[in-house]
Amino acid sequence: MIHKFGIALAGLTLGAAAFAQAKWDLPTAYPPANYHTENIVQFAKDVDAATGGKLKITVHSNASLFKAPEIKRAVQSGQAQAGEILLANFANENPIYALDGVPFLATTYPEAKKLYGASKPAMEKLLSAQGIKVLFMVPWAPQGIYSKKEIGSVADLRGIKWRAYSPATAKIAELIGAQPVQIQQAELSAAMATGVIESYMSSGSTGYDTKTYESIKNFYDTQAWIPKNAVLVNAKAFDTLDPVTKDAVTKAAAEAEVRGWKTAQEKNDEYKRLLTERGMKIHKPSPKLDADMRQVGGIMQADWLKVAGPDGAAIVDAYKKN
Ligand code: PCA
Repeated sequence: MIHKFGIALAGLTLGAAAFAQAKWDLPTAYPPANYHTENIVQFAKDVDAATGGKLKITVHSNASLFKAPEIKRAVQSGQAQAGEILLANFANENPIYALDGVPFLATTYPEAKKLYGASKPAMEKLLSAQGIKVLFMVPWAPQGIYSKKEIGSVADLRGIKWRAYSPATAKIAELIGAQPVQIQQAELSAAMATGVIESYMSSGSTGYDTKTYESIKNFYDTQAWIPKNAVLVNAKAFDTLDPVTKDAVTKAAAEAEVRGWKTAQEKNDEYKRLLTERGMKIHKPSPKLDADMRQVGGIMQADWLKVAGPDGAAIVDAYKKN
């Protein structure tokens, strides 16, 4: 009798545990010490604490579980319950993903925030149709040009090997006559060490995280655009949570978004200081380089509006009106 009772109880406990507990994998493509990753790890801790351990989120940083371009599909298919993507990586799927990578549309954090607000409903609708729920989005720093040689105009970049991380950064190379090579951040250090790359556009954080200063000594602070990362969850995985756990995730996500935007801004200057300390020359772009880059931006904005059609135009209008 006692024996039987024991087994029944064990079965019950196991069943309840399986129902009440969830474990999510959350792949990211950026290193553990990057502020995006730290922010996500904090989010996972907050969820753990708020749910009393009912939802455990394991963060897999630095493209260790999936490569950057694979993370969105992994979340969509449920191979990973959650994941972090760089929106601009998915520009070829839909122009809305490319919007925050269009040069000189939104170049300051307040502008980036406004652009985010204007594009958020369309972005959420699109992702929801793919079975994905957005948890939060956090910006990178304004993008500048890393270059081995000193440059005074885009003509100086003609023919050089240019690392691209998105369709838009490859398009810039095409417009200025550089040779684009698509390389995700996790492989960038190796690419620079072997001389595959002589220049690229990105943030101070990526220059620092990838030790760019070891082979490239110039950073032109063009402040051309502010791309964002988005943390996503498979909608079915989210829907199987009980209401209290769902609320805990939503609340921790909202806090992570506020914290992420704040940290991004605070760290922008810090990264430039850290780069300078390690031998990077931070240049204000010459008026010619600035004008050239703005011309590139003008072409890309017009291209974007053509591809994105009336829905895209409505988003840009809403952004400019606010
Ligand atoms: N760093 C990422 C994307 C944007 C950024 O600032 C990268 O260079 O891959």
